Amino acid sequence: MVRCQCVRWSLSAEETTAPSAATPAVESERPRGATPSGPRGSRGPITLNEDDRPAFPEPAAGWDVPRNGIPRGKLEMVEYDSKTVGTRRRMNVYTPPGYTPEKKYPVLYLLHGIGGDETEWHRFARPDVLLDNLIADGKAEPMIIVMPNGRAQKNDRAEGNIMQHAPAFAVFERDLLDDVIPSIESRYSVRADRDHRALAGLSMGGGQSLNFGLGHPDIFAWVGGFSSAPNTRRPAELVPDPEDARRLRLLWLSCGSRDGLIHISQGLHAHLKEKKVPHVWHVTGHAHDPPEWKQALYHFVQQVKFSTPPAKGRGGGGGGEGG
Ligand code: FER
Repeated sequence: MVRCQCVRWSLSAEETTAPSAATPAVESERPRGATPSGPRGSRGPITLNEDDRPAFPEPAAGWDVPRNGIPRGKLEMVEYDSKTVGTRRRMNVYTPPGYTPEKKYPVLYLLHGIGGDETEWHRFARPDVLLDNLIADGKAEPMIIVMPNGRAQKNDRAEGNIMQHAPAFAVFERDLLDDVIPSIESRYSVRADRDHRALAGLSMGGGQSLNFGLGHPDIFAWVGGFSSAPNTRRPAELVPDPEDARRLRLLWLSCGSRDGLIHISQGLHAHLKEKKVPHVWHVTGHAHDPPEWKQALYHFVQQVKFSTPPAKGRGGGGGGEGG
């Protein structure tokens, strides 16, 4: 949790807008190696726009508390051989209540942040608890959630200068496509097509999800960037052809209004609006912090309607809502 406090602290708006002795915002106080790579990487002052508002209300009481008397899913840490990295790697996998090989399940690939690993989502949000509750209430479809390690390098621990590992988060594109997904699809009973594959993540994982998801509309139909980091490609690069982006059945962008990185999400939102690409735009009062990511996941999984057939004539989907 050392990293979490460190990165979160350095990215929150309070420090960005009101530096003081207690809240230093100078270079030397950043997480080691967190030097911004120009304006996109920096925690500039936050400017909020008229439509930077929540798309969803606060979750109802009890949403994140393990409930008695409902069926529970299972979490397991599994290993796979990565040709990309040349090592055996770990991922945390949630299977929904009553998982059986007699049925086929959709899959959400859920990616962590710069200082995280395959355990981060569990520590930040308890996705198993959120999903068990939502599934019991009929508000989310039973799905498998795969939480891999997005730092695709031999030593994939979040140690030392965490920013130095940023290139390994780009290498993860091949690990995900060539190693993680095939391994999941051979080990579990999965609906192996784009309509039943979602990709979302927080911060670095948000950038990865947007980069890989928008880059592979044939592989993922549901894509979410939560508080996306400066590894997110620039909007014009990310969306070279708006028609491709419109093929997504859900394109989700969310961020906290006190997050010094909100300009990354705002820039993409503005571009998508201009190009008329449907998407969800959900801005809360949070900062760059786990409460933001937990509620983003909670709402995101309710918007992923895997079992609803794609609308006709839209190349596999009608896009998200809002925007
Ligand atoms: C940066 C600031 C933050 C950056 C990455 C992050 C690659 C990631 C933060 C996180 O994952 O929480 O300049 O550059």
